[in-house]
This record gives sequence, C-alpha cells and structure tokens, in this order.
Amino acid sequence: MADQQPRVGVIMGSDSDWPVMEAATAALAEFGVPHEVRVISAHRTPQGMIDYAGAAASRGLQAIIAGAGGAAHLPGMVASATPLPVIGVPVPLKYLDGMDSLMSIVQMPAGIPVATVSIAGARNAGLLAVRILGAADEALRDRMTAYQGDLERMVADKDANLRE
Ligand code: RP5
Repeated sequence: MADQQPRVGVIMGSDSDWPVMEAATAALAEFGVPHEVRVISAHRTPQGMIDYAGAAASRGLQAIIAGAGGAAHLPGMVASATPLPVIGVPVPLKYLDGMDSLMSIVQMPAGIPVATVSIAGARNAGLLAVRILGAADEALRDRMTAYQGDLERMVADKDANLRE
C-alpha cells in the first residue's frame, strides 16, 4: 500500500500522539485505504501546517485525520486551509484527561467544520474516513457494509454465548 497514491492524510501534532493515532491507520489499512502519516504541529511548524493543508487536495488526498492534545489547534487550523473533510482526534495528555483536547477541537465556529470523534477515538476516525470515501466508492462502501455485518454477528454470538 506504501507505493499507492495516499487518499487519506493522518497527521498529528507530535510523535507522542502516535500511540493513540496508530488506531486510525490500522482501520484504514484494514479497509485497504492508502494513507500517509505525518507529524505536523500547529504551534511549532505553523507554515508547514499551512503548506500541507493547502496542497492536500491537489495532491489527491480526499480526507484528513488530525490528532492533537492540549491546546489542540491542528484539526481546526488545517480545516481552515483546505476544502477537504477533516476529522479531529482529541489526544489525552497527562492533565485534564483529554477534556482540553476535546473542547479545543469540537468547538469550531460556524463555517469551518471539524468532525470530532471521542477522546482517543482514533479507530472511529479511520472508520469515518472510510465512510466518507465510501460515499463515492461503491467497493469501499460494500466493505463497510460487510464490516457492519461482522459487528452484528459478533454481538449475536456474545448474546448466544451468555444464554447458553
Ligand atoms: C500537541 O502537544 C501535540 O499534539 C501533543 O499532543 C502535545 C504534546 O507534544 P509533545 O510535547 O509530546 O511533543 O501539540
């Protein structure tokens, strides 16, 4: 998949976010969605962030997943500089249990949306990106439907096991 044109950009403010963010890449890999991973900081590399967001659509990306912790400006700032859908992942840090990251990401002013998942919800960010791409990609949409069927069967199995 590494040699394929990436369709999703997975970015994070620091490599310290990776233990949370790798679940997004795992979900994308599960669905065979080519993606790239970058460390880009809103605070430490502001110009790099603007350059990345500005070029993302013309480079062929179709969605961006952005994770950050604390004063987590990365998803919102990236969304302001690209027309692509941006999914924000609040990364929990040592203090405040990720509430700071969640509030920073979810409270976007009208006009610039960021689809915010739960604190440390990187797997759902990956799955949401698959659904966004799947809206115009029938094969991917079919894979999502099959995955939902797997989940349904898994719950049915658990239910049956408990009743035995
Ligand atoms: C944020 O600052 C990053 O997204 C990370 O969650 C946090 C701490 O970064 P490091 O000090 O670990 O590099 O911008």
